[in-house]
Amino acid sequence: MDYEKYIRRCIELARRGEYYVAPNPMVGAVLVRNGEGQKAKGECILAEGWHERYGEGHAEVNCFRNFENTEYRIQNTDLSQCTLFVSLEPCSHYGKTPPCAKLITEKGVGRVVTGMLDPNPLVSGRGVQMLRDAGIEVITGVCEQECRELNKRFLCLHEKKRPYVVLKWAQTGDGFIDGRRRDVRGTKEHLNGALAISTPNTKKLVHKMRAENMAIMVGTHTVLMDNPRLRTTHWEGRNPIRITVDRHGILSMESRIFDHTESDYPGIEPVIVYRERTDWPFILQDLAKRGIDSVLVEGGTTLIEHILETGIWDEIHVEVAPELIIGDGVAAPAIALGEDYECIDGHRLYTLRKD
Ligand code: AOF
Ligand code: ZN
Repeated sequence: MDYEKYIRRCIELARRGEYYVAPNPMVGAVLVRNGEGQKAKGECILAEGWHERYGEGHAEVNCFRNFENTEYRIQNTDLSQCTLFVSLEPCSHYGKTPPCAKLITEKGVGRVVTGMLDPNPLVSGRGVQMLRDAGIEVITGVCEQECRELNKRFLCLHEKKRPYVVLKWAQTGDGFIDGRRRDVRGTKEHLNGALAISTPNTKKLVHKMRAENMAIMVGTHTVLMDNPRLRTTHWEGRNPIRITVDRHGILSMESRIFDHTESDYPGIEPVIVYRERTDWPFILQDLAKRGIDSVLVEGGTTLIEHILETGIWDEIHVEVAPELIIGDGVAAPAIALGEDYECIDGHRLYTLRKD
């Protein structure tokens, strides 16, 4: 049996939960009839499922539900002659749902193949142990790298005890993120003064990043000067939790980041403002405590340079508009972008990854 083929199918299914399951991992499951030892001959997929939404059924639960909705002849399959593939170790804890490992045992599945162990301290190996104790054959670590990549945010939170950090900015061909603007706080002018660099298509990618990350952060100056909403409007998905710092207590509650305060993430405040301690390691520690698995930092230069100095980040995305030359302005963070980029609407998109 080609284990990798089915784990890759699990990963594909897991992705259907993207934008809606964080801070849980994306997980997919596939129930396969083994080729041998069956009355009906031949290896085939009996049912599939994935974790669709935070707080709802896990992949395995949905897979078995779908299996039970199949025709009677298929339901009668001897599950001891079947293999359940799951991209992540089945859970062993009573969370919002009972343990998936228990469910699998009750169903009498003969073999379980998983992509990786679950780093959540509530699980971490206990799921596999429960299955083995019940006499089920368990194989782990199939396509492990791909499974880890799929859930890099979830893994970062549990393994490093901090959210996954994505830095993002757009700059002109001559290296500025904005023109020079007077500090026009409180006047109408400051609402519309920001230099627009992104194109309609690259803007969509920015909003995709907002959907992919649970939180979004900008510095005080950006709130004052650009008065951004920081919502996900040009892509499917939830609005991120908005974070800023206000060391000098100068932010107005009228700022748009405070608009419509309902959170898209159950149990987590929609807007977080750091006033006293504003250093990056402290902020990350605090975000992790709140269960936030990822943060997208959209500027400005001061905040991004502070983060670059600490060295605590995971990805950087820079959009360069080569033909936009403004001569003077607010310098972009100073980093070497390298040689590789993607091109969209004539703009260069650079992606840098820590490891
Ligand atoms: C699985 N299958 O599809 C997922 C798992 O709060 P709960 O009950 O939803 O539990 C969340 C934890 O369960 C999550 O942190 C992770 O350890 C595991 N996620 N496990 O067997 C799934 N999504
Ligand atoms: Zn589970």
